Amino acid sequence: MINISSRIIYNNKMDKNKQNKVVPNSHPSGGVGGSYTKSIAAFSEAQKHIPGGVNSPVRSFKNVNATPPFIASASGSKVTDIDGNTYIDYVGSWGPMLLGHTHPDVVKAISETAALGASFGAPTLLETEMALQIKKMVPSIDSVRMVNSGTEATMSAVRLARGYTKRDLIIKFEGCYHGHHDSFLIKAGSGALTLGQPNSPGVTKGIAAGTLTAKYNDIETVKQLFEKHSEEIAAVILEPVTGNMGVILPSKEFITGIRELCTQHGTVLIFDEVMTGFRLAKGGAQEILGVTPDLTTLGKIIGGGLPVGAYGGKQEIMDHLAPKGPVYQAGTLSGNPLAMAAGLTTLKLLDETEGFYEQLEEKSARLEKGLKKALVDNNVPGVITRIGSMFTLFFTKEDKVESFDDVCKCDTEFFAKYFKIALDSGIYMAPSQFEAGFVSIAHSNEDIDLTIEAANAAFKRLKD
Ligand code: KE4
Repeated sequence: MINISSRIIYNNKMDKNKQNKVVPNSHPSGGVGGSYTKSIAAFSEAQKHIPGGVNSPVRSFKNVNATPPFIASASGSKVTDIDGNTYIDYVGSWGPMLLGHTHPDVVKAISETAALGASFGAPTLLETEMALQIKKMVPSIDSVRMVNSGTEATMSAVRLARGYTKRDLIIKFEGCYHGHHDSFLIKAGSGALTLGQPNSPGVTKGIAAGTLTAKYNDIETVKQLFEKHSEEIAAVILEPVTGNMGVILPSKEFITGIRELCTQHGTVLIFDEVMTGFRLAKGGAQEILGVTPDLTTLGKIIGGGLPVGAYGGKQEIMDHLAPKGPVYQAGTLSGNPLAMAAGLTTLKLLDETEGFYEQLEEKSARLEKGLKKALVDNNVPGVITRIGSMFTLFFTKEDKVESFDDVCKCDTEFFAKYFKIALDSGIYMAPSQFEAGFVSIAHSNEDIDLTIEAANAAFKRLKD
């Protein structure tokens, strides 16, 4: 058994001209032949000045006991670190880079807009154009407000739902992550789950009392909460397809049952599509599932790599927002021209590129097929859950992963070992079993075949 306790500096000599290419090799490290000396030094320095050395906890690689590569640049499906190692990127900045990195149209839009001014704190035509584009792609949105992150979007949507219904309670689901707002750090997923703090210190008892939690894909747990609290529940918020406890698909009974309960009790149904929006389809998960929420929150892709979030939905609810209505929400940089230019260019490309989602599906299905075969050929227990270009490889003996309880049975130690070997083979994935992987339109068949080859090599080594 290979003991990979922490990131070892691989000094294996590799053919220089392959140094920056992703080439899984037979060397014990399976490495790209690069080294990590600069990242290790950079991480040590960063930790002196930034908590944990990172500006978002999931980036720390703490749970996989490795040093995170410091990224110097990116292009298309690849990222390159400061040691010169190049990786095939399945993180995609945690979702935004659906077009791949440095898409020329997006880079041009950002640079041209920057020359005219980055931000004015005043209305611009770009914001109206962005609102129209969002409404065209997500028909359930009558009116939309731009903000600067997914957290701002979900936080504001919940405040709006509470103000609109004059009720206090919300329901969220164990393992779902909606950003780091106090009301959501209750049994939260993503980094909170990965780092073992699903209920964060610092969230007051009063705030926590306002958040009820149910089990994903278990409609009975939702019904029980409505029976107990019926007309006190302002909103139900969920990831319509989860990514933050790994990818889990909702059962039809679950997702339609929630819609019915919200309608019956006058509760606002919020689909948190920060991750799924514009990725699973032009209209996101709601288009695929055929279920219409009252409010939708958006982020990631909508900014094309710049900080953008948005929330929108039924006119009668949105009209409660200041300055039209009494519910207050604001933001200095909300809708700034630079972010709008990057996001609008991205959305237009998604909307106008013929066969975009069909191509993405072909690439993602190719990867799923290859990884599934690698699991079987190497007798590695695992389940791959995929929808469109979002996927998770769960290392588990279970034959399915459909709930948070199923996710909790995963072998996170095996994941950590696989993760590091794959990384050293030039495959850059989310450093957590409780995250989604993302395929971009820039991933080539060669990228995907190399990824499958690296997975095979990693499984062989781990099973020896
Ligand atoms: P941000 O505030 O990080 O932009 O968005 C919060 C958020 C809200 N809703 C969903 C469904 C999300 O996935 C997220 C953020 N996702 C995580 C990764 N799973 C962001 C990565 C990070 O925390 O650094």
